Amino acid sequence: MTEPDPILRKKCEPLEGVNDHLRNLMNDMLETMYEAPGIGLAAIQIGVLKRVVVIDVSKKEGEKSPLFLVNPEIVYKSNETSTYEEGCLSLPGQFAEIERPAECKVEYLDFNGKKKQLDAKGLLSTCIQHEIDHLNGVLFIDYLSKLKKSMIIKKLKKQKQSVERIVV
Ligand code: GNR
Ligand code: NI
Repeated sequence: MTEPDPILRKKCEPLEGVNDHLRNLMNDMLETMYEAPGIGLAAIQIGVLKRVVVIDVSKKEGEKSPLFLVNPEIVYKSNETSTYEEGCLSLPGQFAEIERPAECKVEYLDFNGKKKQLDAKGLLSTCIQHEIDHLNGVLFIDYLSKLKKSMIIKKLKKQKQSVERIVV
């Protein structure tokens, strides 16, 4: 799903636990993310309104290190902030510098349904916060000025129109 799409603004539902069905979904999401390519993907981006996220911020050349986060919750955010140029698979071709807490601690269920805590900094911390925003219907453009945000939405609407015209 790409912005503007009302689905992306919905709040996702927590899961009761991790079963094989959910593990299948998480494996599909990981494949979709690697193919995109992206460093994170929330289920809502493929139209599934559940609190599930996959992330892999490892370098292209190195070993893969996928992370599966079910019902992720940020339990700590640092006062110190950092800024990254963010992109989003739901905002194709759009990038902006976004300031967020530099470090965070996230609590979640892992691939096996085990409760875990993870301390994150750098790009991983930014990515976790970006993905948890998706679960709450929030996109990175929501942090920009009204003018910048509306310019991006206008561009995305135009992109969609031109794609649809070719199809018709
Ligand atoms: O692939 C992605 N790159 C990225 C870069 C900086 C900050 C966040 C991200 S996440 C994004 C994939 C995506 O849209 N996940 O929801
Ligand atoms: Ni995104």
